[in-house]
Amino acid sequence: MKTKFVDSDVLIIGGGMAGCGAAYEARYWGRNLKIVIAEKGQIERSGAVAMGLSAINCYMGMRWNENTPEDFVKYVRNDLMGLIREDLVFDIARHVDSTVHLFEEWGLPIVYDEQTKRYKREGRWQILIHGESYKPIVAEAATKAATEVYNRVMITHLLADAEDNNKIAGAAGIGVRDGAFYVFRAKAVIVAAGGATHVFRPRSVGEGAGRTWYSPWSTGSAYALLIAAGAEMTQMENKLVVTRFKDGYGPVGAWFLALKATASNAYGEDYELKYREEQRALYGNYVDAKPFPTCLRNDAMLREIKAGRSPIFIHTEKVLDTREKEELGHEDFLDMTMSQTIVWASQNIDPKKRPSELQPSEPYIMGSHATCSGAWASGPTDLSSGEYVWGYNRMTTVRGLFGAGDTIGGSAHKFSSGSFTEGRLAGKAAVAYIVEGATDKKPLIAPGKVESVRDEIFAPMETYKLGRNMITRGTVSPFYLYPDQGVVRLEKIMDEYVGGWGSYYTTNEVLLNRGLELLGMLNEDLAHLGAENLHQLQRAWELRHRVLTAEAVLRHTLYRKETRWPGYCYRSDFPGVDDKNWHVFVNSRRDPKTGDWSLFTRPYVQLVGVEGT
Ligand code: SFD
Ligand code: AMP
Repeated sequence: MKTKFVDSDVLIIGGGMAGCGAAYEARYWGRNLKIVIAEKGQIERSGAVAMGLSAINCYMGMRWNENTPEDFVKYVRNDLMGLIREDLVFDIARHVDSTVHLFEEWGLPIVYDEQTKRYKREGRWQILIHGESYKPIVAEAATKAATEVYNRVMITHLLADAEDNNKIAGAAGIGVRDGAFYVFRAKAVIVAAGGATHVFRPRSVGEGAGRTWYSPWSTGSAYALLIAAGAEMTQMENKLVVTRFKDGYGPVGAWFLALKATASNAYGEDYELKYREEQRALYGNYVDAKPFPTCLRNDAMLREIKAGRSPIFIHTEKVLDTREKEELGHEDFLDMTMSQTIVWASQNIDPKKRPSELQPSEPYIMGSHATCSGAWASGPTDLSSGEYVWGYNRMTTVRGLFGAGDTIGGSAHKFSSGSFTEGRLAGKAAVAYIVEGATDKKPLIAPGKVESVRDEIFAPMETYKLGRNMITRGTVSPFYLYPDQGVVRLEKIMDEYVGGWGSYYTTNEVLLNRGLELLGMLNEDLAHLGAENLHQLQRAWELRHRVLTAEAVLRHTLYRKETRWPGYCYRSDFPGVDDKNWHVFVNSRRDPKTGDWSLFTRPYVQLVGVEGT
């Protein structure tokens, strides 16, 4: 295959919301710099926003004095059971409104309230949009800002500097359409490669198995690339379980917040407040937070399901009483989750006449929704101190390696607008890192490294070529493993041992240790992955990224000896919140040379609400 070298100042991996923000802002500050985006899909419709969205879930409304960044930090802190990087959350909150105003300027239709002449609120932090074309609009700005966009190039490896193993020099990957081996050399790299789905077994089966709420092409690259490069990670145990309309995974936000729908058990009873005392005994005063934390809402639902009072219903039939509300309800799904509308049509559900079932999803790994897994990042110097700052804003512990969106841990509730905003912050910081001379030399890749990475990347195609000769019947070869076989095996291990939906999100030390053993065996077998074509080669690397992400999730879950986020994951051997010992971040680092992991804690620092601030 052909090797293509691309040199740049700033390389952005992933052209989703955060990657687009990074390109836009890096261009603003680095007029003469070469800014390159490497995108696995096609930037116009790539990432979680590919299908569109019906709301922007992070908007302060500061020009109308609706909220302050301090209010937002308090909300996110409560929702995450007291454990967030307040510096990072505040930093996004103070800048996010300007991002949303840019989106509007670029043509995104935002819904206005005719009476107040303000954006129409879905909830306190959420605004309604007509967002089917959200991604093309944002991608157009990024495409104009970037010097070059490489579509259909999946990055599989980060490349360290030859003289300093803890400094970035570039990245390598597969041209999924042209079959080329790409080597990007860059002074600064921003990883914005989204979250992770299909790490845990999905609810959907058979022909529907590709269906998940979060995008199936969120394959954990953001985490695996960083872990393999030796970056410190945080909160990987903070898995996200979202309540969704059953089978289509339709989101609930617009229904609960804008349409004020209610949920009930099978017999029409409200169950959310029912378990308050049991919850308080285990989880303390976090149960008094307003709004009720997302994970505790899940917890109440799970208690009701376990008590045999499912299905849980969302009463759409009680709220679609005007034409306007009916349109809002349908547009919500048509803008961002068409599959739910199709489920309604195919299962004879008229939402005006009968309720829909709700179900908690399989766990996802994300840094941008109601959880905050990801890289441990340096914070803004005007807000951060001590262990929270060692370099440029949003820089990981690897020099010159930045992150944004789902990639960065510790700050939840970014959503689409906050992810773009964090991309902007990382883009600006990466430019400062370059122009202020923090990196003085051209990126240098060790001799022989390019060739060894190339051989490693394309190995599954070689394995397939040799192994297929051994097939005597059908497609099963004793000499290789297909990527889809590997993913199913991974999902089964994670579901049964690390707290997937199949085990009611519950695990313990014995299960986790056995899971780790099984994951180790899967890891050994990954050396025998076979790829029939370029598409399968991409799948093979997506699986590798998922498995490394999964290992981090498992190790973090094992390390945290409490149940910090009930409803997302339960440690049955430590069933309560233990603020005395665990009101801290669990962090990890995998040594890139030996593959050995170290796990440790970092302190939580309160910035907002401290007396005198
Ligand atoms: O309500 C590589 N999200 C919502 N956000 C909102 O603001 N409002 C909503 O209404 C939201 N809802 C929602 C949301 C998502 C989905 C799927 C649904 C509904 C159905 C969340 C946001 O979408 C999310 O927070 C952001 O998109 C996160 O941004 P970012 O940039 O971290 O991830 P991305 O946009 O998926 O982009 C990642 C990009 O990386 C590419 N990529 N490229 C090269 N090499 C690799 N190895 C790569 N791996 C990945 C991807 O292709 C992608 O382009 S509601 O339900 O919550
Ligand atoms: P979702 O559709 O579940 O992704 O949620 C979209 C937005 O609405 C997020 O900001 C959620 O935190 C918020 N949200 C969803 N359901 C509720 C609820 N019942 N109470 C408060 N906020 C909610």
